[in-house]
Amino acid sequence: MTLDKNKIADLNQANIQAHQRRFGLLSNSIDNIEDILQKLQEFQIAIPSWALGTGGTRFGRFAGSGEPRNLEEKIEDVGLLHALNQSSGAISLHIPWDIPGNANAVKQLAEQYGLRFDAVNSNTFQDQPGQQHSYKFGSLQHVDKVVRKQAIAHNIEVIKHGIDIGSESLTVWLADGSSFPGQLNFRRAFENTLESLQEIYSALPENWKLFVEYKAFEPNFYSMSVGDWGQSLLYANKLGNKAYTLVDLGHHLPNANIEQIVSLLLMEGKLGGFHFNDSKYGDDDLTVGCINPYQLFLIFLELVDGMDAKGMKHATDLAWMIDASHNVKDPLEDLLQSVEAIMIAYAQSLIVDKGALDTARNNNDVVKAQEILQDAYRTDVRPLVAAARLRSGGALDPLAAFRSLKFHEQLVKERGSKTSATGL
Ligand code: PSV
Ligand code: MN
Repeated sequence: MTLDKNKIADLNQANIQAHQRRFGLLSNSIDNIEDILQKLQEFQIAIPSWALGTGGTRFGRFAGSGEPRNLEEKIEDVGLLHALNQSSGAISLHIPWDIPGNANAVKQLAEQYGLRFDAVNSNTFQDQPGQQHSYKFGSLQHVDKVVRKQAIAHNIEVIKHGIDIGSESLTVWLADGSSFPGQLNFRRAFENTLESLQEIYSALPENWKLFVEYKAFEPNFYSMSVGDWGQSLLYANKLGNKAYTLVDLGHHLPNANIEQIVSLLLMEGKLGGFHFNDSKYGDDDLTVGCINPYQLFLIFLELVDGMDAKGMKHATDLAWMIDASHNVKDPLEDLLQSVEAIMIAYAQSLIVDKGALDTARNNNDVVKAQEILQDAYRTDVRPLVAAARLRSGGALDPLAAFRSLKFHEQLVKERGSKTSATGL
C-alpha cells in the first residue's frame, strides 16, 4: 500500500487552527516546553510482530480482515503506524512466528519505513511442527537435559536471526513452572533455568542485552520459574551486567504496586525493558491505558524519575514495547490507541513539578504531594503530544487520519477479507 504524505498534510491543515488554539493555551502553563517536545519526538515504542493480527482467547479466534499475511506486510503495517504517529519506529520479532527469511531484504524494507528492529523474542512455550522434544513440562527448567539443550539451541538461533537484522537484545519469556504442588523441585528448577540462561548469555554479542521477563501465572498455575521481579532479578544479577529484568504490565498479581517495582529495579540498574498493555483481571493484554490510565501515569513518573537519577536517556536506554492482543478491535486502530496512551502518560509525567513534589515530601505534606501529581494527571496534554507529532511530520490525529484516509479498506482490498496473521 502506498502512503501519500500529502494527504496527511492536507488533513493536518484542515485542523491546524483548532490545534494551535489548544496548544497555545497549554504551552503558556508549561515552563520547559521545548525540552518536553524534544523528548516526546524522540520517544519510540516498538510494535511486536505478533500484535498486527487479531488475537484470540483459549475459546476461539475470530479472524479480522486485511491482516498481514507475512513479515513483509507486518513491516508495512508498522511503517503505516509510524508514518501516522511518528512514535512507532521499531518492530520486535517473535521467532519462529516471524523468521526473517532474507535478512538483508527485510532490513532494507524496515529502513525504508524508518523502522529499526527492537528485541528478538524466543518461543519455548509452544511445540513447533517437527520438533524433537516437547516443552510440555518446561524448557530451560526441564528435568531432562536434552530438552534444555534444545531450548538453549533455539535461543541461540534467535540471537543469530537478531544479529542478521540488527537487533541488540533478546527477550526470554518462559512458560516454565508447575501446575500442581509436588510436581517440581523449586530449587532444581531454578538451578536448571539459571544454567540454561547462562549458556544463552554466553552466546550474546558484546553489545547485546538479555531481558528476563517474569509472569505470575499462566500457563502454569501453581508456580512459575520466573514468576516475579524478585526471581527475574536473581537471574539477572547472577547472569551479569548484560542481563536485565523486563516488566510486562500484565504479569503481576492483582493490585501489585508496579510503580514501586519499577523504581527499585531502576535504582539497581537492572530494569531493561518494558511491555505495555492494560488489564482488569490478569494478563488481559488490553489496549494500553484503557482500564487504569492513572496507574500508567504513576509508573511513568517513576520511570522518568529513576532514569533521570541515573542520567539515562529516556528514548533509548530502555526497550519500550507494546505487548497486547486485539480480539475485537482492528489491530492497527488498537495499536494507535495504545501508542497515544503511552505518549500521554509520558507527557504528563514530564510536566510534574518535581521540585515542588520534593518539597512536599520533605515536609510530609501528603495532601500537597497528591495535588501535584493529580494536577499533572488532570492536564489535557493531548495538544502537546500532537504538537510533537506534527513537528516530526505525523498526523495531528493519527486514528482520525487512519479512518478518514480509509487505510483499513485499502488493506482489505489488497489482502482480502479472510486473512490471518501469525501469533497467539
Ligand atoms: C507472555 O504472556 C508474553 O507477555 C511474552 O512477552 C511473550 O513473548 C508474549 O506475551 C507473546 O506471547
Ligand atoms: Mn510480554
